[in-house]
Amino acid sequence: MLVIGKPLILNKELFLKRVEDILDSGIFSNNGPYTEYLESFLKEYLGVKYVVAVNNATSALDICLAFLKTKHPFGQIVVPSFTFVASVHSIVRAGFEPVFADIDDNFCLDMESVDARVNPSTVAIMPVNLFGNYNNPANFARYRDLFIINDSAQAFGVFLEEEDQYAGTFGNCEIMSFHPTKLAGGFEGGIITTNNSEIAEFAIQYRNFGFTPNAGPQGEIGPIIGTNYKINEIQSCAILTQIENLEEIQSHYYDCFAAYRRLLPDWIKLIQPNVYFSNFSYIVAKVHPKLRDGLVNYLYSAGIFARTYFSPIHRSKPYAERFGHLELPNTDKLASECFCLPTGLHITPEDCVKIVDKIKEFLN
Ligand code: T4K
Repeated sequence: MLVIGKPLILNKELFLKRVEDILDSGIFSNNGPYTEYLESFLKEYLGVKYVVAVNNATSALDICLAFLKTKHPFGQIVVPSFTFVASVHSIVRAGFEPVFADIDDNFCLDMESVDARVNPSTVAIMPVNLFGNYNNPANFARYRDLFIINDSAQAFGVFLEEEDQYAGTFGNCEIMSFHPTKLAGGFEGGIITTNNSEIAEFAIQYRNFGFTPNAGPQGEIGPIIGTNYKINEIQSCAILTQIENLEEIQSHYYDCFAAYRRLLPDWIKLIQPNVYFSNFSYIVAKVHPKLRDGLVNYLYSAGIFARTYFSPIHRSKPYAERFGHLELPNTDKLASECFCLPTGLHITPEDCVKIVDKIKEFLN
């Protein structure tokens, strides 16, 4: 099956050697040397003050929201309905109320829609940066009093030319994913990035049950009611080994995008990311809604697993009763036309040719 993001550790030899080191060291988890090195590598690379690594990006979202809870026990959070379900579930699990906003043609929050939803009960906005696009940070400057959590699970490696910064440095905090299907993915993993020391210290304690770090032999249960969101050493080492080869990974992803751009017929519109330097980790295309599901099913039966990311969350089972009536026109439009094409380190330019041939065959 040709899928999206089938993982491949590029430098397998080095990875296996490091796994041996881990086995010999007897330090398997709880902020071991690979986790510390990963965090300092990413701090440097992203140009951000603090990076806290956790077991996946959903945990990272939970932590940011638990931090927000210490400031605002209740309130509304504006979030797009067009996102992966983790964004919204985290908001609800933390005891906040999601307020669904519409998106623009690059899957970023539509600011008119946001403006119409912000009210005195709003405590935060969660822009979601999908498919290598990025919400313009300048748009959120007018919401200085609100907490901005960027869900950048898919945005690792995205660079914003005007700001001269990588994704990971905007809003109050950002989260990123290293799920196997992500750019530089490993055996799951996530990070919180922030320039705020209070958020970073909270995250460090929260991921380890709330214990105060370096509290000596007795340990100290700190004031934070945390949980176990620790990343283990094999997870950290896999991510580290991947990001050391980031240039090669990124150029492979770009080559896939360029191959599709060259080959796709004109009844399929490839969406060009809205940033100068995208990560191309998802390749998203639009097709007439009447053709979309038939095409995706046809490809699936030919061993090509394109995905119809994403269905509107406000109409999904947990939310439909309360929110299903909401009108989010661009969300509905894009959710009916878009699909993501197979990409990743296992997909070769020859695979792209095969996939596009099948796409053309479908219409014939
Ligand atoms: N926010 C946003 C905006 C996100 O997109 C995500 C995750 C999150 C938050 C949360 O991040 P994490 O907590 O996951 O770190 C996937 C992923 O599970 C999820 O990480 C991702 N977004 C989402 C967009 O896609 P599925 O259900 O499509 O993935 P899965 O595991 O079924 O795999 C998809 C395909 O990849 C399969 O066809 C097979 C292939 N695959 C998968 C794995 C895990 C492999 O070939 N090898 C593998 O090891 O959700």
